[in-house]
Amino acid sequence: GAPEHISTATDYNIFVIYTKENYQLHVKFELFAKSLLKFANSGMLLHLHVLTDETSGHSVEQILESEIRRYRRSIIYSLYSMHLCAEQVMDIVNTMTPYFSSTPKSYYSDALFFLSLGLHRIADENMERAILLDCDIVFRADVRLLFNEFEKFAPDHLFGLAPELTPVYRHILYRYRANYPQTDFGSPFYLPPSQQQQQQQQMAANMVSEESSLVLHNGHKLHKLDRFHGPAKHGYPGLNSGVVLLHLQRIRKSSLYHHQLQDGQVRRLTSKYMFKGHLGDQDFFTLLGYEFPNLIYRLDCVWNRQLCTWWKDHGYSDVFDKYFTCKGRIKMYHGNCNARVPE
Ligand code: UPG
Repeated sequence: GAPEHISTATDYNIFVIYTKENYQLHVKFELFAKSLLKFANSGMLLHLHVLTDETSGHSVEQILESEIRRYRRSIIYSLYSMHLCAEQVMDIVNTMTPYFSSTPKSYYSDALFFLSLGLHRIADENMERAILLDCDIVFRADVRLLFNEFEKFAPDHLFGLAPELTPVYRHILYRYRANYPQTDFGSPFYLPPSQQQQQQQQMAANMVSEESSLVLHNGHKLHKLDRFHGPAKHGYPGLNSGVVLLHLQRIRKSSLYHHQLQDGQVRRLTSKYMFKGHLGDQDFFTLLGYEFPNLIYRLDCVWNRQLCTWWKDHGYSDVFDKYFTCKGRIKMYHGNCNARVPE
C-alpha cells in the first residue's frame, strides 16, 4: 500500500465516537483517554480512531496530547468526520431506525447508534480487526489484552460482545416470553441451578419431538428446535454494544450478515420476537445473537462491566441483581446511563 499505510499499520485499532460535546461527555472522554494510556504499557503501538465533529475534535486533540505527555506513551490517533462516516452507513441507519430507535424519523444523529453495523466500510479496507468502544468506558487493564480475545473466535464468529447486565430485554421481550414461557431469551446469564436442571431435562425431552417438528415445519416447532440447538447452561439476557470486537475481514465477506441487514430480514426477526427496541445497534446484535448464535463470540462481562442501574428502580427490583452479576476481576468498566465508575 501507500507509505503512510506502512507507518500507521498496527494490529491494535480502537474506534470511539465523540460527537456533540458537552461538559459530561468531555469528562467521560478525559477518563477514557487517561485510563487507556495509563494501562497501555510499552509494546505494540495502539491506533485510536476517533469519529468526531469540528468542535468536539478540538477537545479530542487537546485531551489526547495532554495525556500522552503525562504518561509518556506513544500512540497514533486519527480523527474522522462523523458527518462523512454517517453518510457511509445511511442505508443501514434508515433500515434499522424504525425498529430499534425511539425517535420515529431517522436523523443524522441516529447514525452514531448504528455505526458499528457498517464500520467495515469506514475502516481502511486492509484493516482486519478492530474494537469499537463507547467513550464512557474506563480501563483497568491494558486494552491490548482484549485483542487476545480474537484468538478465541470460532471460524464463524464475526463479532464479539459481552452480555447486557440489566433486564432491558426481559422487558422488551415481555410478549414473546409470555407466549413461550420456557424460553431463556431475556433471562439472566447466570441461571439458578434449578432452572439449569430444568433446561437439561427439556433438552432431553425435545430430542424425541425434533423429528416431527421437522416434518411439520410449523413456526412453533421450528422455534423449539432453534431453542435447543446447543447445550446451554445459561440464559440469554441480550448483548451490550459498549464494547464490540469486529472481525472486519470476515464481516466484509459474510453474505449471511449482509442479508440480515436488509429490511425484510429485520422485519422478520423483530416480528418473530415481537420486538420493538430503542438501543440502536445493540438491539440488532441481540436479535442476531438469538437467531444466529454462531456469528457472535460471547465476551466475558469483565471486559464490559456495565454500571447502569436504571431498571432497578423501574419495575425490576426483584430480579435486577440476577442480571447485574458479573464475576471475576474487572478489566473495563462501562459507566452507561451516566453511572459513576468506582475509583
Ligand atoms: N455519543 C457521542 N455523543 C452523543 C451521544 C453519544 O459521542 O451525544 C457516543 C459516545 O461514545 C457514547 C456512545 O455514543 O459513549 C453511546 O451513547 P450513550 O449516551 O453513552 O448511551 P447510553 O444511553 O449511556 O448507553 C446505552 C446503553 C449502552 C449502549 C449504548 C449504545 O446503556 O450499553 O452501549 O446505549 O447503544
